Amino acid sequence: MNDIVRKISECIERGKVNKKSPYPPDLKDQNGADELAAQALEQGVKPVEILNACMKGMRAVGDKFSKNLVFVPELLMSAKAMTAVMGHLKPFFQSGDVKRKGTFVIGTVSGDLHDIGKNLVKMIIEGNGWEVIDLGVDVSADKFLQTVNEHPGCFVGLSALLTTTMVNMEKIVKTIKEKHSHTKILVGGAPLTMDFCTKIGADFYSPDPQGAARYLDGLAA
Ligand code: B1M
Repeated sequence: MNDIVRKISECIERGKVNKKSPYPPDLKDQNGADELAAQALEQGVKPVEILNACMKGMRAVGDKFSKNLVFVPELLMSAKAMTAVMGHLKPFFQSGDVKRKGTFVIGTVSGDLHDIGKNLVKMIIEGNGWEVIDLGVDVSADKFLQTVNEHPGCFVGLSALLTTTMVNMEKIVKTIKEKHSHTKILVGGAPLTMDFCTKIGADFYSPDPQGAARYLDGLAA
């Protein structure tokens, strides 16, 4: 990992958003994830390399959280830093005026407020030529159903990051499939597995946005 990429990873882990941010105090007045991402892109670092560095930083802060070494406010600062980087990466994952392959409805399921992974999936699928309707976080079964009713033929993606909210996917899948048995539903998020996907009656599980995009492209072909 080159120096600037390593620094981006550290900024994500430490929650250093930008130069203006006084947090964390020992990095005051230093460039944050925001400035470093812009500089890295200018230097020709590949967007995917920057993204991987961010994920590394996120994993590191998550591990510290598990060990009670940091708490929710620190996670929030890391999330803010990652969102700043994603702002720079977005244009690279979106390819402009591509003919739309279809409509993809995505949301983080009820009870769950984690949206960074979901936003990445959104960005990459949009970049792959799909119209994406993003329902945000904490999305209920009724909201998903209403959106599917309004967009016949759409595909649906559910994201969950908590073991306590992944179980809410089952109700959402059931609610959609009762009215729209042919609607394809794909699921993802760190705690999920293919077994879980099969158990709840969803159609596909992908551990990453690229797998989700490949699955959708296969359906559109
Ligand atoms: Co939370 N959190 N969090 N958190 N958080 C985790 C998930 C946790 C693993 C941390 C830990 O303990 N090590 C843990 C869950 C444990 C468990 O469920 N067993 C946890 C917890 C416990 C909590 C709270 C309960 C803490 C509390 O309040 N006591 C609370 C819950 C709030 C709620 O949702 N109701 C909470 C809150 C938060 C913040 C709000 C502070 C913040 C989120 C901010 C935001 O999203 N805007 C946050 C964060 C940042 C994390 C960690 C550190 C990072 C998550 C992340 O963004 N990762 C996380 C620890 C970790 O992941 N190591 C943690 C980066 C992101 C790119 O990866 O989301 O996995 P990910 O997405 C990936 C893939 O999973 C996949 O593609 C993405 C790119 O590869 N993917 C899909 C995701 N969705 C997909 C959908 C698809 C396909 C692929 O198709 C549809």
